[in-house]
Amino acid sequence: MTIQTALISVSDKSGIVEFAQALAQRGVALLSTGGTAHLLAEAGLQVTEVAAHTGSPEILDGRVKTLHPRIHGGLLARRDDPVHLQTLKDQNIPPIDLLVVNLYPFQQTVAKPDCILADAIENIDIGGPAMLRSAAKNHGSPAGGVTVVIDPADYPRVLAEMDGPGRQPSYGLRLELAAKVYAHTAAYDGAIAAYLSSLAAREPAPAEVPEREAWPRVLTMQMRREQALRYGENPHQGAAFYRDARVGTGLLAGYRQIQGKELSYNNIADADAAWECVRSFQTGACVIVKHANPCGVALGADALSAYRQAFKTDPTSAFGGIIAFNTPVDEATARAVSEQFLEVLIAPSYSGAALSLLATKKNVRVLEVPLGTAHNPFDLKRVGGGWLAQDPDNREAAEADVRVVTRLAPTAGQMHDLLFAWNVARFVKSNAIVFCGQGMTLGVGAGQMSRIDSARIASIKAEKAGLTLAGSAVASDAFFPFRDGLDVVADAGATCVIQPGGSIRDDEVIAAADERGIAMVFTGVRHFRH
Ligand code: 93A
Repeated sequence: MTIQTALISVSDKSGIVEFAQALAQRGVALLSTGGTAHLLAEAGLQVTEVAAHTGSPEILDGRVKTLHPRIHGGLLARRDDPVHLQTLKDQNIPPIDLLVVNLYPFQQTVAKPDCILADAIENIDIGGPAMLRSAAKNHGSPAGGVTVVIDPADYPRVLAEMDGPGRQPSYGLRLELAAKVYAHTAAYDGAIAAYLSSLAAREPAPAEVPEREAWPRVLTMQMRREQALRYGENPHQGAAFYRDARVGTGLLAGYRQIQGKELSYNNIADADAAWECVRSFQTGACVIVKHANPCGVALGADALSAYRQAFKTDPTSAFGGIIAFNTPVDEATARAVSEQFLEVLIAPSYSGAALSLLATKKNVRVLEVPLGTAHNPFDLKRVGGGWLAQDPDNREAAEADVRVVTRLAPTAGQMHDLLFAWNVARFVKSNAIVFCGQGMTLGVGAGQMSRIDSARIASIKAEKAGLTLAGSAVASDAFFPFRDGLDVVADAGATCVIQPGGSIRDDEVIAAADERGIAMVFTGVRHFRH
């Protein structure tokens, strides 16, 4: 029986066009899967797509292309068995005489240093080995059988025997190629087993929460699912967190949990907000976060004094908060923070005595995170039917970047407080108004729909905390659209303001500042955060 039909499905496409051309010249009909068929058709060959042959389109991102009775029947029917041949006829299944397959490059994929689990999994070939095993099983007898080729180096041998006296590959060659198939698929499965076992050895056991089908493929393709979380923002929401292997620093890139209960979804979100804020300061700082907003930020000569100042801003909100330091935490600081109820403590390191003290507060989650300087390459936000992507807001302001717009210019001390306030405002949800003085926040107004309400709230909170705003510096994350916002901060006692500028009423606002004896600077940069 000469070769009449060949099925070609290859990942390694080297030499395949020439081989297919040689087959076509010898009258062989060609069947092929998507990518291979495309290549052959481009080379001008007559080729039938497997999807057309089976009447089933490739589905599930190509996971199911050739797993079909019309393929496996064509490969597995015994050529010397009349019942089998009759079945093929009855079912209208043409025999496939030659199978040319090589598999998804699993070994090459996992050998790449940046290979993530999802890539490895997608490179486990299922349909290819199934066809190879079918064809190899049916290599037949001297009377006839299927020829199966996995190695481009064997293409010339097959052609040579088709041109030889027998007009088809000999039993000897078919047997040799069949044996080669099983050695190959055994090694292939061995590589998969080795890879998965190496993961099992180094990764936590799979979480109980199943991966949500509807969750974006971008998460599973680009990122590794690190851990299922008990629930999301609320207990009825399933949740997980993913590690982005491309980012070297940031909370999830390198944190080590030293003690405390498992981190929750909200813990991680708030800890991230605190961590990004505290690591943006060039000198020692403490940030206290509640519901993703800083409710106390202060610089300090040491961690303890930074904490004491940060705590003063809003002791009520700090209850149950997240506290982050960008300097090592010593025993005295550990003692001070554990006097209040806190959810998470974050720092680049802890002294031994600090850790012993914290160990007595079992519920406090203590995280050690290397500071690092890298940022996420982009931010993502889910919207109905899609995603919003943007560069992260990393823009820091320096004195050289700001422009004095009022008659009065800020003093050196005021400028210091303005830049501090401006940096804090970057981490406060919009509309953000932040009063500061002496390297600490005095009042934070966050997340209001109107800027004037944020200004009022900030001053009310300062008053509640017993802090005076007389002589304070104020940052506004976006321009004041009218003079009323400026009047509120001036009434509260502010004497200098930092804001982007850019309103059509800037002149009105500058005139108001001049009238109220305020020194104001424009940054030309806005820091909305939603
Ligand atoms: O995704 S699969 O496991 N499922 C299949 O049904 C299947 N059929 C062929 N992989 C499958 N293949 C593989 O596709 C072959 O082993 C070959 O490596 C590759 C060729 O695909 P394409 O022709 O689209 O480039």
